[in-house]
Amino acid sequence: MKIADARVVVTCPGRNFVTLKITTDDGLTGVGDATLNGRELAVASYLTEHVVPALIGRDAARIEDTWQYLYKGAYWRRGPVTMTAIAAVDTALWDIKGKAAGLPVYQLLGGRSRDGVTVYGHANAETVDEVLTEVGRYTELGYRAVRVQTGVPGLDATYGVGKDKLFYEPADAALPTETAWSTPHYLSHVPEVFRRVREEFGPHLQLLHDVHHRLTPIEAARLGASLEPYALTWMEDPVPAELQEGFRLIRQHTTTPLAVGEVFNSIWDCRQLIQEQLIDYIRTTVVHAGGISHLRRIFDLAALHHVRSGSHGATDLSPVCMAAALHLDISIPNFGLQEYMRHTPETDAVFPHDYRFEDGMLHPGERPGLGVDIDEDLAAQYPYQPAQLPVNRLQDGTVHSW
Ligand code: GCO
Ligand code: MG
Repeated sequence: MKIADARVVVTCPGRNFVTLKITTDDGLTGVGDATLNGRELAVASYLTEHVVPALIGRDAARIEDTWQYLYKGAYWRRGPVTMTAIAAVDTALWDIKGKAAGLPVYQLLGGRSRDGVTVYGHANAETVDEVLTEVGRYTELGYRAVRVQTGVPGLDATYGVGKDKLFYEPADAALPTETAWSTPHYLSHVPEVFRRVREEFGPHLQLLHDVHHRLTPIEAARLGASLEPYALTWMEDPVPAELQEGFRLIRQHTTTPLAVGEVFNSIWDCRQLIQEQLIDYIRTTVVHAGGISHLRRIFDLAALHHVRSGSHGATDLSPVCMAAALHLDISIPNFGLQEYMRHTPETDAVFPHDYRFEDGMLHPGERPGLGVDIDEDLAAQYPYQPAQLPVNRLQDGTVHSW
């Protein structure tokens, strides 16, 4: 079973996606997501120019060997572009292996550890009153876990609050739009949001919040402590995590559980966070962390240290990544939660998939492989459109994390 063809498809059914499609000499195909929001063409070029020529003629069954070949063989290790490209190859080869075996990929990973994959949705709105309505909308749809983000009084625009409620997309312009930020305004507002949500929805709905890397450790410690009465499932990305030991300080001051990892690309980015038990959930996902093979290593390390998975599932991760994530989520022992931002109908049509939402859970389906594909004819009708994520500045003009 040799790789006969591999090609990269870039499409924009409302937002940009990069997909690798591999075909074997016996006619099997596999797909892998290669989308890196705002930097899509860097990965497309990495794959087309440097990876695809080396794939032709390789044994499609040798997933681990191909992973090592691309990782060690590049000499330049890690980083989002490299690891996203490797992830795409790895995911496509798992898809092919499943089809060759006639089994859904989760069966190759050890079979089911649970009935379904519990997901959280995104309730977002400018005001607290409006966000209560949004949370209610998600509970009516059957969600058991909801992430809550609101605007901050005094600030014009805030991460996590979109114009379109179900389909939030922040990469909205060819060059970054700029937004203003104030930590004092934010810190005094968020506890009141969660007080109101708990009051309205009671103690059992799982609640989450994404800080999106905008605080320092001591500020995050204060926020975590002030949210303790509202028993969040997690506080996400409280600080930029290049400095892994920065989490020690947050940990010393609050019992609010911590989640981090959507921008991590390898086990080396979270090794200390996991081994020192500085976090509760690791949020790396298939497309940005080297594919199913590498992500499974991260989750195995996490399992040894009481850390559960909480994979990133924003709309900039394509349905191909979501399908792959679900096969892993359903099989690992230490699954926590899966993020699920619904894709638009246009995106769902370009990526027909077998997974389905029911009673607050996603189910990967029983089709051999990953159960997802790309409709290349339809994809061709949506050409690439440059779009980048916003840049955040403090009110005095200093560039800040967005
Ligand atoms: C999340 C993330 C996203 C990111 C986006 C960037 O938790 O879902 O923070 O909203 O901002 O994936 O491309
Ligand atoms: Mg996030």
